[in-house]
Amino acid sequence: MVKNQILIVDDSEINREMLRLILEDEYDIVEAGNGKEAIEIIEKGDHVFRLVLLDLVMPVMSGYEALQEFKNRGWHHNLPVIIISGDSTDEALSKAYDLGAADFFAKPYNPQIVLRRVTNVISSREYAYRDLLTGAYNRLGFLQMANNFLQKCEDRTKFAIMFFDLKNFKAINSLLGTEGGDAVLRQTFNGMVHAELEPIFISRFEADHFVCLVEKRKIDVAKLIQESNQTLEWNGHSMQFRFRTGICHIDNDSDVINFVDRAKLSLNYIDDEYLKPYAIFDDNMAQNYINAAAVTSEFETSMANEEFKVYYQPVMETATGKIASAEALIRWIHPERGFVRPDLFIPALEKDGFISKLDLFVDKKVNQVMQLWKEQGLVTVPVSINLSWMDFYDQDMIQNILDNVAQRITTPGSVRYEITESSFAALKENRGDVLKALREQGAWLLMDDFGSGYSSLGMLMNYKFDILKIDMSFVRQLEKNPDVKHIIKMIIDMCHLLGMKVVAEGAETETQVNILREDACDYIQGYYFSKPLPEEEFKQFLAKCKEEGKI
Ligand code: G
Ligand code: G
Ligand code: MN
Repeated sequence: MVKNQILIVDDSEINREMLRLILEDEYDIVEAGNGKEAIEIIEKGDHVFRLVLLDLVMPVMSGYEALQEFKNRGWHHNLPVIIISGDSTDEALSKAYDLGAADFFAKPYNPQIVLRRVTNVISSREYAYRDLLTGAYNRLGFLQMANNFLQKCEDRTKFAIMFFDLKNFKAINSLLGTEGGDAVLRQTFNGMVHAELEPIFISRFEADHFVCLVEKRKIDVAKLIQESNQTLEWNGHSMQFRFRTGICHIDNDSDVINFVDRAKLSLNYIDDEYLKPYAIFDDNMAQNYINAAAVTSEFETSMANEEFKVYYQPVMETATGKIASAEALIRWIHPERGFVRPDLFIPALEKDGFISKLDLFVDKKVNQVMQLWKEQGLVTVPVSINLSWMDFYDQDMIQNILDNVAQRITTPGSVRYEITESSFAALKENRGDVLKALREQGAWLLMDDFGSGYSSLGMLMNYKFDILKIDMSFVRQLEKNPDVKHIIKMIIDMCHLLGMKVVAEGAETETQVNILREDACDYIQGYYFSKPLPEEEFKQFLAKCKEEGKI
């Protein structure tokens, strides 16, 4: 059991000693001789105090001044103070209460009463650190406790963070109602409390995610596999639910939140959640790992240092083998981490709203380059730009695109934007106007990653597109699963009926290309023809196409 921490602030050593004797069985005690020392200790952050016992009359900084400082720093919200002064006039006390004190102990101290009132004050504030539904720590409480615990450990590397993700929790909620969902969450917490794993701290970190700090030697993967399947008996219903678990071993650097992030990230590396419902964060994942905060804090510098590069992947016409267009794909070439994959930083940028800056950069860059090549008498093709759904909520971004579109368009479709199926789903009705305005000026819209989301066909009723891009996952399955050929064929026929052209993404083999040709797929984009190329290589690719008459 880890003890809660209390700070005793009094210039009288005897007084401090007296209170320490009363409290130290139940609490972890730290002492300060005056207000200034107290503030220094709290500010240092080595402790998570649940309560301060504060004398009023002290040298250097009095209790009143200290209370005022606590308030100035906003600590009074989460850090209760009990006055322990000998100066117990009504006036002194009322001044202290005005400054936010929670309670007052008169001398001589009655040990029983002191202990009871300390416990009461602490537990009355505990809600700030607890999840009310389960009684587990909440995110704030867990991070504070775990950070504090590890700071004091001699060997942090004996510990690990486990991140538990409840599967099909949405289904549980909709089948059993919120109360049933709540029951699952409570049962999960109780299960963890009594598990042989003996977590040091358990938290419901967010929604249906539980995070524990555990000792590495207590992790038993055979048990983990067995216990990842659970049954809830509730109100006469019996319901199955499952967990996936990400594990991150703690090393000597960084903050607990980074270990939690890594444990969570390792969930993405679980291949078969039935056979092996857990993953342990490893060096391989570490190479890919950049926490979201790092991405956004580095973003502006990286932009300024031109670490972001636009690559171009050719799109070929199936019937003729000629180049038809290209897609602009962003690449981050980081001075320390090297090549960073977009799926690692784009979601972080979307969260923080930076994605529009990046997309605008790509949009401008591509146009600049194509303009230059034209002026130099080189051949070019239309290049499509990927937009994020976030872009449609950034007025600057939209205005910029709308303002420039008209002057850039030479022939219909010479300017193109790709929007993923799931982005369309996130767009509100009124944002559809932007798309309409773009099309009316002659820009083409491409529906990206078609078939990878949940909303495929409905999208086609609500918006007009010029080209549909069949998600790579279909082409991947083409040679393995005969049904996929029919699905692709059907999508292509449907698109043609609706007046759309079709691009198949991710073709890598000749067989795939031949099948797609048989199915009358208009265009193909994939490694079979070319990987995404840096600017200079793309220029050469175009030159070669021209030489061979493939443009
Ligand atoms: O190579 P690839 O790993 O580039 O792309 C991964 C994902 O990142 C794809 O879904 C692609 O659409 C997206 N992406 C690539 N470049 C950009 C870009 O400039 N802007 C946005 N919003 N997404 C991009
Ligand atoms: O925006 P979108 O999700 O469509 O981005 C296309 C993605 O597909 C990019 O990440 C690009 O690098 C990738 N890609 C394109 N062709 C191939 C291919 O043939 N094989 C594989 N594995 N990836 C491809
Ligand atoms: Mn795309």
